[in-house]
Amino acid sequence: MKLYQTKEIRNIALIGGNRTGKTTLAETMAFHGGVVSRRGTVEDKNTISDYREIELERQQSISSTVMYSEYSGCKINMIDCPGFDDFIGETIGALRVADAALMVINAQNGVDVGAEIQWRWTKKMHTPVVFVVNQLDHEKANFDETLRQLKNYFGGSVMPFQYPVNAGVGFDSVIDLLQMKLLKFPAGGGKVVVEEVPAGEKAKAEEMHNALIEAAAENDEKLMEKFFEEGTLTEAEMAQGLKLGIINRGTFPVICIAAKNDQGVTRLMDVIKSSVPAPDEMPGVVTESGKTFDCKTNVPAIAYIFKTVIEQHLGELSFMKIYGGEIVEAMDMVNTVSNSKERISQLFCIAGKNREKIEKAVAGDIVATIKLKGSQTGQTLVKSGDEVIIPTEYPEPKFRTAVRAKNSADDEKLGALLNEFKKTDLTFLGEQSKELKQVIISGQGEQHLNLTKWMIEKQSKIEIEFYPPKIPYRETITKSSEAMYRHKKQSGGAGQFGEVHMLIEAFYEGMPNQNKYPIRGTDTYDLAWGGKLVFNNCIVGGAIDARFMPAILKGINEKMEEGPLTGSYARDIVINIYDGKMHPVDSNEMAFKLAGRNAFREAFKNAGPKILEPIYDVEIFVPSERMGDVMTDLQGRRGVVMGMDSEGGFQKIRAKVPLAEMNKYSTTLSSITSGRASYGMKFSEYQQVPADVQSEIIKKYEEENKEED
Ligand SMILES: Nc1nc2c(ncn2[C@@H]2O[C@H](COP(=O)(O)OP(=O)(O)OP(=O)(O)O)[C@@H](O)[C@H]2O)c(=O)[nH]1
Ligand SMILES: [Mg+2]
Repeated sequence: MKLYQTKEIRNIALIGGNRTGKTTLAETMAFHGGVVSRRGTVEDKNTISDYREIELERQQSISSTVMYSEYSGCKINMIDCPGFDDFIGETIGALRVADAALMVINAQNGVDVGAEIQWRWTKKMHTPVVFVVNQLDHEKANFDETLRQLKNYFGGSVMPFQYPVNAGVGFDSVIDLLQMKLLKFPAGGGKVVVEEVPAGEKAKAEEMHNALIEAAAENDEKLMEKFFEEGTLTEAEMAQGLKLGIINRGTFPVICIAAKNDQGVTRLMDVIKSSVPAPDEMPGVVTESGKTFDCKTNVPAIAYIFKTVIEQHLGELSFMKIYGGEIVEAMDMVNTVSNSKERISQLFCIAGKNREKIEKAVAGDIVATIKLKGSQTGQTLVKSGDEVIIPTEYPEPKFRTAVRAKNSADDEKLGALLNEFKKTDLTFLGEQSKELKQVIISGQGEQHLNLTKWMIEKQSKIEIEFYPPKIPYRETITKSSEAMYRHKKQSGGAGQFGEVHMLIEAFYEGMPNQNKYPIRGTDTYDLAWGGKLVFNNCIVGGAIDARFMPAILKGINEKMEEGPLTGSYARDIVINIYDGKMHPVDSNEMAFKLAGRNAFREAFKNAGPKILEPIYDVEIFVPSERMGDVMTDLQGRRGVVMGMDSEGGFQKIRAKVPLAEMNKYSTTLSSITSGRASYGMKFSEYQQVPADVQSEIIKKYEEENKEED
């Protein structure tokens, strides 16, 4: 492969909803770049993008695939992303390094929820978007309706660069509004036939062409002057002007294709070459120290790892975008996050399952390397210096389950596998919860976790199973209460004696001190599991020696770690030790620890103990017509709706919902909205559970513990 310079590189992410045709389009573009000699299809299971076993089985993309196509002097790097929302992490990783997104829309369905969700990510990441309306050959294709929806959802800056004249079965022609020609695309590929715009389309085409010229001129003063002088612009000038609009998200082109029949794809690639920004036309990358690196070759190399996969026979493959300088085979670099020294032993350009070895690549390019020792997705490699590129922000996991090996002897191995998996998928979490005594994994949805299970089983040959995850409840009190406990043991050997009297109160921020017992000393602790413990020493007249106070606190802490109601962590409690007794010989730390612990347990029981549960802020995007069903379902989950906004044809519902009620939410939401909704969730706070729920939780806990005894 020739060495492509920055200006000759285009980096695009192929995004869009489920089954819109991204993989088919990627295959067709790769074909035109000579990367494959025959176009594979998703049905025949022979595309270079969907090559993983699970993708073949499901005929669906599961992870993003990095590919390229050499076309007309350009190297177009493409990242084919999965459309399914559970794998959104792959799309976010791709958008991070792409200089533009091609959002593929299925002309049969118009704007789907995938497009809507992914649009929001492009907005957040300031990624230029080109809409590609695909499947125009389908009998149900409806371009006008699709365009109407695009404008409705994404605004007036959606501008057709083309429109089809015969969408549906037999589709082969579009009016190209940049060229002002009719383009005929023979089904199955082949040379594009260029004809004059037919008389019947002239007026409509003129009008749309002029709108494009004006949009192009608006972005560039020189073009504006020329436009005023001559009343028109050349195709190249238009493309240049429109590119500026594309870069600042002021123009969103619409291109028409039927990828499966190879219709319109080379014209799309022309537009990518002329109107999609080269890497150095986009704003530079920003580092944690606030520096911006413009995409230049004459600086020390700096690269960002955006994807890591384990490939059979190859090991760990790291994909990176070079943000500055150049990378040469056998070069030494440093990972500024892990401080690992890395040798770039080999460099590759990857096209799905195919790869080509290269010796060098320059700023702006996307390449892969193998055998990095201590580097992961999200980290920065540099030739020199210590700059760290700000890592991509991924969405919080929203689907959790407990997992264990079917054979408990494999549990340790499972832990190690999960740790490995976390490195390649940053939307996945998995860890042993000390509190719940379960291994909890969480991800973007049920399918995401099922896939994880499938991969772990495949890779390791150990069988694993999911089971219901416990909820990390908390315990607290709602009123004050006093208790005393005497620990006394005098049979045989050395005796033990300690007596503790305490007053406990429910803690809240800014509360006044109790005034029944004068406080002589206060310690406030922030508990590791959230909330506070305030420990007041109110002992007068030396009833308990100061040296026993730490032992009393220790006893209380032990009980707080395993709360009296359900064994959950206790929080937000003030303890006042106001009296006690010692024995001249038998008092020791152990005795006071036990006395403290038991006095606390007694006091807690009479202090209106309550169970707290984790509440999550949940944000749901749902098409307006399905909102009623979603609201009804939320009520059944003890959800409290906090607000609603409308965005395009979607409603955004904000609600607070207990974690205990979110079990399998992604599956339910998908079934009540036919897959048209999406949601995100984030921990918000702990709140008391209703009385009926509390008694149920306690009952269940007691039953479980009986079984264990
Ligand atoms: N009629 C018609 N069908 C198409 C076209 N492009 C793709 N398809 C079909 O649409 C289905 C989905 O195609 P894919 O290329 O897998 O779509 P995708 O967007 O990559 O799907 P995911 O990655 O799973 O979201 C397949 O059955 C394709 O054959 C097209 O231009 N016309
Ligand atoms: Mg696909």
